[in-house]
Amino acid sequence: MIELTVSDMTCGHCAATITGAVKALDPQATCEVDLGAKRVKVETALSAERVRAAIERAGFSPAVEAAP
Ligand SMILES: [Cu+2]
Repeated sequence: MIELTVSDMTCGHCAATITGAVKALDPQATCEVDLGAKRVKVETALSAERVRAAIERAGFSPAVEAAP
């Protein structure tokens, strides 16, 4: 489980964009977005860095908080 803080996501559209960006790289990935806490939990075979970079390319400023 990779955990990221994405301080500039604000709404459901942001959550959908982030989920889509991760699933574009790993269709099996599951994303759990907590807008209130600005946290995203991702279950995926991708590396934390690839997940972080994908979210950044989608226009956000993610920081990896925990990774396996
Ligand atoms: Cu939004």
